[in-house]
Amino acid sequence: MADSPMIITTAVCGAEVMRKDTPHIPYTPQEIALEAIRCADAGAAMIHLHVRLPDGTPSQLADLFGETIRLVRAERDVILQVSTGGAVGMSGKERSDPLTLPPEVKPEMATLTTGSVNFGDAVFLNPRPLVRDIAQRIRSAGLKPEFEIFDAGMIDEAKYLNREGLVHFPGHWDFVLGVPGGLGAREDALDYLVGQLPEKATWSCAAMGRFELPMVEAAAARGGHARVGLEDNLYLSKGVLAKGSWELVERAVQIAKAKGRTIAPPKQARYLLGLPARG
Ligand code: KMH
Ligand code: ZN
Repeated sequence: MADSPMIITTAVCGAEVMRKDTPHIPYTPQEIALEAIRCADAGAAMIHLHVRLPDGTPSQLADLFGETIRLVRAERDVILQVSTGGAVGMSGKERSDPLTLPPEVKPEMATLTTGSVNFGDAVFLNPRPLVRDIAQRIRSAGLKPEFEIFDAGMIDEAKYLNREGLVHFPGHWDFVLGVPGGLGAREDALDYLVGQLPEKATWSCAAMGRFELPMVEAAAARGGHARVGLEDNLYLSKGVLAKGSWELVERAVQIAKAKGRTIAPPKQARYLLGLPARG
Protein backbone atom coordinates (compact mmCIF):
# COMPACT_ATOMS: atom_id res chain seq x y z
CA MET A 1 0.00 0.00 0.00
CA ALA A 2 2.82 2.41 0.88
CA ASP A 3 4.34 3.77 -2.34
CA SER A 4 1.20 2.84 -4.26
CA PRO A 5 -0.05 5.63 -6.52
CA MET A 6 -3.01 7.67 -5.32
CA ILE A 7 -5.40 9.38 -7.72
CA ILE A 8 -6.48 12.84 -6.62
CA THR A 9 -9.75 13.96 -8.18
CA THR A 10 -10.99 17.49 -7.79
CA ALA A 11 -14.55 18.79 -7.88
CA VAL A 12 -13.96 22.43 -8.74
CA CYS A 13 -17.43 23.88 -8.94
CA GLY A 14 -20.39 21.60 -8.20
CA ALA A 15 -23.95 22.85 -8.38
CA GLU A 16 -24.63 24.29 -4.95
CA VAL A 17 -21.80 26.60 -3.86
CA MET A 18 -22.32 30.23 -4.86
CA ARG A 19 -20.21 33.43 -4.78
CA LYS A 20 -22.00 34.45 -1.59
CA ASP A 21 -20.46 31.34 0.00
CA THR A 22 -16.95 31.88 -1.36
CA PRO A 23 -15.58 34.35 -3.89
CA HIS A 24 -13.37 31.58 -5.27
CA ILE A 25 -16.03 29.41 -6.91
CA PRO A 26 -15.71 29.40 -10.73
CA TYR A 27 -18.80 29.89 -12.93
CA THR A 28 -17.87 30.37 -16.59
CA PRO A 29 -16.18 27.74 -18.79
CA GLN A 30 -13.05 29.94 -18.77
CA GLU A 31 -13.04 30.19 -14.96
CA ILE A 32 -13.75 26.47 -14.49
CA ALA A 33 -11.04 25.52 -17.01
CA LEU A 34 -8.48 27.80 -15.33
CA GLU A 35 -9.30 26.22 -11.99
CA ALA A 36 -9.01 22.72 -13.50
CA ILE A 37 -5.60 23.61 -14.96
CA ARG A 38 -4.36 24.91 -11.60
CA CYS A 39 -5.60 21.70 -9.95
CA ALA A 40 -3.86 19.54 -12.57
CA ASP A 41 -0.63 21.43 -11.88
CA ALA A 42 -1.13 20.83 -8.14
CA GLY A 43 -1.44 17.05 -8.69
CA ALA A 44 -5.04 16.26 -9.64
CA ALA A 45 -5.31 13.53 -12.25
CA MET A 46 -9.08 13.79 -12.68
CA ILE A 47 -11.53 16.70 -12.80
CA HIS A 48 -15.15 16.12 -11.74
CA LEU A 49 -17.04 18.66 -13.84
CA HIS A 50 -20.23 20.62 -13.37
CA VAL A 51 -21.03 23.77 -15.31
CA ARG A 52 -22.93 26.98 -14.57
CA LEU A 53 -24.70 29.73 -16.41
CA PRO A 54 -22.87 33.09 -16.25
CA ASP A 55 -24.83 34.12 -13.12
CA GLY A 56 -23.88 30.88 -11.34
CA THR A 57 -27.15 29.00 -11.89
CA PRO A 58 -26.30 25.27 -12.16
CA SER A 59 -26.65 23.90 -15.68
CA GLN A 60 -26.12 20.63 -17.51
CA LEU A 61 -25.93 22.15 -21.01
CA ALA A 62 -23.68 20.04 -23.23
CA ASP A 63 -22.36 23.18 -24.94
CA LEU A 64 -21.02 24.55 -21.66
CA PHE A 65 -19.38 21.21 -20.82
CA GLY A 66 -17.94 21.02 -24.34
CA GLU A 67 -16.43 24.50 -24.14
CA THR A 68 -14.93 23.77 -20.71
CA ILE A 69 -13.46 20.45 -21.86
CA ARG A 70 -12.01 22.09 -24.99
CA LEU A 71 -10.30 24.78 -22.91
CA VAL A 72 -8.86 22.30 -20.40
CA ARG A 73 -7.62 19.84 -23.03
CA ALA A 74 -5.91 22.64 -24.96
CA GLU A 75 -3.65 23.15 -21.93
CA ARG A 76 -3.39 19.93 -19.92
CA ASP A 77 -3.80 16.18 -20.21
CA VAL A 78 -6.17 15.34 -17.37
CA ILE A 79 -9.07 12.90 -16.99
CA LEU A 80 -12.40 14.68 -17.42
CA GLN A 81 -15.45 13.27 -15.70
CA VAL A 82 -18.85 14.89 -16.28
CA SER A 83 -21.57 14.97 -13.66
CA THR A 84 -24.90 13.35 -14.45
CA GLY A 85 -26.14 14.36 -10.99
CA GLY A 86 -26.43 18.02 -11.85
CA ALA A 87 -28.45 19.88 -9.23
CA VAL A 88 -31.41 18.67 -7.20
CA GLY A 89 -34.67 19.10 -9.10
CA MET A 90 -33.22 18.67 -12.59
CA SER A 91 -34.92 16.22 -14.94
CA GLY A 92 -33.18 13.08 -16.18
CA LYS A 93 -33.10 14.49 -19.70
CA GLU A 94 -31.37 17.65 -18.49
CA ARG A 95 -28.88 15.68 -16.39
CA SER A 96 -27.99 13.46 -19.36
CA ASP A 97 -27.10 16.30 -21.73
CA PRO A 98 -23.29 16.02 -21.20
CA LEU A 99 -23.56 12.40 -22.40
CA THR A 100 -24.32 13.72 -25.90
CA LEU A 101 -20.99 15.50 -26.41
CA PRO A 102 -19.31 15.00 -29.80
CA PRO A 103 -16.05 13.03 -30.13
CA GLU A 104 -13.71 16.05 -30.07
CA VAL A 105 -14.88 17.06 -26.58
CA LYS A 106 -16.04 13.69 -25.28
CA PRO A 107 -15.22 13.15 -21.59
CA GLU A 108 -13.70 9.88 -20.37
CA MET A 109 -15.99 9.27 -17.42
CA ALA A 110 -19.43 10.21 -16.09
CA THR A 111 -20.90 9.93 -12.62
CA LEU A 112 -23.75 7.56 -11.82
CA THR A 113 -25.63 7.83 -8.53
CA THR A 114 -27.52 4.60 -7.91
CA GLY A 115 -30.19 5.74 -5.49
CA SER A 116 -32.01 8.65 -3.91
CA VAL A 117 -30.73 10.43 -0.83
CA ASN A 118 -31.77 13.31 1.35
CA PHE A 119 -29.50 16.21 0.41
CA GLY A 120 -29.73 18.73 3.20
CA ASP A 121 -33.36 19.81 3.25
CA ALA A 122 -33.84 18.72 -0.37
CA VAL A 123 -33.88 15.26 -1.98
CA PHE A 124 -31.42 14.14 -4.64
CA LEU A 125 -33.93 12.00 -6.47
CA ASN A 126 -32.72 8.95 -8.37
CA PRO A 127 -35.62 6.52 -8.92
CA ARG A 128 -34.60 3.11 -10.26
CA PRO A 129 -35.88 3.71 -13.83
CA LEU A 130 -33.92 6.97 -14.03
CA VAL A 131 -30.74 5.28 -12.76
CA ARG A 132 -31.13 2.59 -15.43
CA ASP A 133 -31.73 5.19 -18.12
CA ILE A 134 -28.61 7.17 -17.19
CA ALA A 135 -26.54 3.97 -16.89
CA GLN A 136 -27.66 2.97 -20.38
CA ARG A 137 -26.76 6.39 -21.78
CA ILE A 138 -23.31 6.32 -20.14
CA ARG A 139 -22.72 2.88 -21.67
CA SER A 140 -23.96 3.97 -25.12
CA ALA A 141 -21.69 7.03 -24.99
CA GLY A 142 -18.73 4.69 -24.33
CA LEU A 143 -17.85 6.32 -21.00
CA LYS A 144 -16.74 4.67 -17.77
CA PRO A 145 -19.13 5.35 -14.89
CA GLU A 146 -17.96 6.43 -11.48
CA PHE A 147 -20.48 5.13 -8.96
CA GLU A 148 -21.37 8.01 -6.61
CA ILE A 149 -22.22 6.32 -3.32
CA PHE A 150 -23.98 8.59 -0.83
CA ASP A 151 -25.35 5.74 1.26
CA ALA A 152 -24.61 2.04 1.71
CA GLY A 153 -27.58 0.62 -0.23
CA MET A 154 -26.35 2.33 -3.37
CA ILE A 155 -23.60 -0.29 -3.66
CA ASP A 156 -26.21 -3.07 -3.64
CA GLU A 157 -28.15 -1.25 -6.34
CA ALA A 158 -25.01 -0.97 -8.50
CA LYS A 159 -24.68 -4.74 -8.12
CA TYR A 160 -28.21 -5.13 -9.51
CA LEU A 161 -27.23 -2.93 -12.45
CA ASN A 162 -24.23 -5.14 -13.05
CA ARG A 163 -26.40 -8.27 -13.02
CA GLU A 164 -28.70 -6.57 -15.51
CA GLY A 165 -25.70 -5.95 -17.78
CA LEU A 166 -25.95 -2.17 -17.55
CA VAL A 167 -22.56 -1.55 -15.92
CA HIS A 168 -19.25 -3.39 -15.92
CA PHE A 169 -17.47 -4.42 -12.75
CA PRO A 170 -15.19 -4.12 -10.79
CA GLY A 171 -15.81 -0.43 -11.47
CA HIS A 172 -14.63 2.82 -9.94
CA TRP A 173 -16.49 3.99 -6.85
CA ASP A 174 -16.61 7.33 -5.09
CA PHE A 175 -17.91 7.43 -1.53
CA VAL A 176 -19.54 10.82 -1.03
CA LEU A 177 -19.74 10.97 2.75
CA GLY A 178 -21.09 13.54 5.15
CA VAL A 179 -23.94 14.99 3.09
CA PRO A 180 -26.65 15.88 5.65
CA GLY A 181 -29.16 13.06 5.17
CA GLY A 182 -26.62 10.60 3.73
CA LEU A 183 -24.00 8.33 5.26
CA GLY A 184 -21.64 10.08 7.70
CA ALA A 185 -17.97 10.73 6.97
CA ARG A 186 -16.59 8.20 9.42
CA GLU A 187 -13.80 5.66 9.16
CA ASP A 188 -16.06 2.79 10.24
CA ALA A 189 -18.48 3.71 7.44
CA LEU A 190 -15.61 3.79 4.96
CA ASP A 191 -14.41 0.38 6.10
CA TYR A 192 -17.88 -1.08 5.65
CA LEU A 193 -18.25 0.39 2.16
CA VAL A 194 -14.83 -0.78 0.99
CA GLY A 195 -15.69 -4.25 2.28
CA GLN A 196 -18.75 -4.40 0.00
CA LEU A 197 -16.90 -3.69 -3.24
CA PRO A 198 -16.19 -6.24 -5.94
CA GLU A 199 -12.63 -7.57 -5.93
CA LYS A 200 -10.16 -5.31 -7.75
CA ALA A 201 -12.51 -2.32 -7.64
CA THR A 202 -10.92 1.11 -7.34
CA TRP A 203 -12.42 3.64 -4.95
CA SER A 204 -12.09 7.16 -3.71
CA CYS A 205 -13.54 9.10 -0.81
CA ALA A 206 -15.08 12.57 -1.11
CA ALA A 207 -16.07 13.87 2.30
CA MET A 208 -17.99 17.05 2.99
CA GLY A 209 -16.82 20.17 4.79
CA ARG A 210 -14.40 19.72 7.67
CA PHE A 211 -14.34 15.97 7.09
CA GLU A 212 -12.79 16.34 3.64
CA LEU A 213 -9.09 16.42 4.54
CA PRO A 214 -9.21 13.89 7.43
CA MET A 215 -10.93 11.44 5.09
CA VAL A 216 -8.19 11.97 2.48
CA GLU A 217 -5.84 10.68 5.16
CA ALA A 218 -8.16 7.75 5.92
CA ALA A 219 -8.37 6.88 2.23
CA ALA A 220 -4.61 7.20 1.80
CA ALA A 221 -4.03 4.83 4.72
CA ARG A 222 -6.37 2.25 3.16
CA GLY A 223 -4.91 2.27 -0.34
CA GLY A 224 -7.81 4.26 -1.78
CA HIS A 225 -7.99 7.45 -3.78
CA ALA A 226 -9.55 10.78 -2.84
CA ARG A 227 -11.61 13.69 -4.12
CA VAL A 228 -11.29 17.24 -2.83
CA GLY A 229 -12.49 20.62 -4.04
CA LEU A 230 -14.89 23.49 -3.51
CA GLU A 231 -17.91 21.39 -4.52
CA ASP A 232 -17.48 19.54 -1.23
CA ASN A 233 -15.60 21.88 1.10
CA LEU A 234 -14.78 25.59 1.17
CA TYR A 235 -12.17 25.66 3.92
CA LEU A 236 -8.48 24.84 4.14
CA SER A 237 -8.69 24.98 7.93
CA LYS A 238 -11.17 26.34 10.46
CA GLY A 239 -12.26 29.81 9.28
CA VAL A 240 -9.71 29.91 6.42
CA LEU A 241 -11.30 29.78 2.97
CA ALA A 242 -9.39 27.83 0.35
CA LYS A 243 -8.37 30.24 -2.41
CA GLY A 244 -9.41 27.63 -4.93
CA SER A 245 -9.79 23.88 -5.28
CA TRP A 246 -6.10 23.79 -6.20
CA GLU A 247 -5.20 24.67 -2.60
CA LEU A 248 -7.19 21.68 -1.39
CA VAL A 249 -5.45 19.52 -4.00
CA GLU A 250 -2.07 20.74 -2.73
CA ARG A 251 -3.09 19.78 0.81
CA ALA A 252 -4.36 16.37 -0.32
CA VAL A 253 -1.04 15.73 -2.07
CA GLN A 254 0.83 16.57 1.16
CA ILE A 255 -1.41 14.24 3.16
CA ALA A 256 -1.03 11.40 0.65
CA LYS A 257 2.76 11.73 0.57
CA ALA A 258 2.94 11.83 4.37
CA LYS A 259 1.17 8.46 4.31
CA GLY A 260 3.83 7.13 1.92
CA ARG A 261 1.69 7.29 -1.22
CA THR A 262 2.89 8.57 -4.56
CA ILE A 263 0.64 10.82 -6.66
CA ALA A 264 -0.69 9.28 -9.87
CA PRO A 265 -0.31 11.49 -12.93
CA PRO A 266 -3.18 11.22 -15.45
CA LYS A 267 -1.49 8.54 -17.58
CA GLN A 268 -0.98 6.29 -14.58
CA ALA A 269 -4.47 7.09 -13.31
CA ARG A 270 -5.94 5.95 -16.64
CA TYR A 271 -4.05 2.69 -16.32
CA LEU A 272 -5.27 2.17 -12.74
CA LEU A 273 -8.87 2.93 -13.74
CA GLY A 274 -8.76 0.75 -16.84
CA LEU A 275 -9.33 3.72 -19.14
CA PRO A 276 -7.87 3.72 -22.65
CA ALA A 277 -4.57 5.61 -22.98
CA ARG A 278 -4.85 8.99 -24.69
CA GLY A 279 -2.49 10.73 -27.12
N1 KMH B 1 -25.19 18.17 -6.96
C1 KMH B 1 -25.66 16.97 -6.36
C2 KMH B 1 -27.14 17.05 -6.17
C3 KMH B 1 -22.78 14.14 -9.21
O1 KMH B 1 -22.10 15.10 -9.58
O2 KMH B 1 -22.89 13.12 -9.85
C4 KMH B 1 -25.33 15.75 -7.14
C5 KMH B 1 -23.92 15.58 -7.48
C6 KMH B 1 -23.53 14.20 -7.91
O3 KMH B 1 -23.08 16.49 -7.46
ZN1 ZN C 1 -20.91 16.60 -8.47
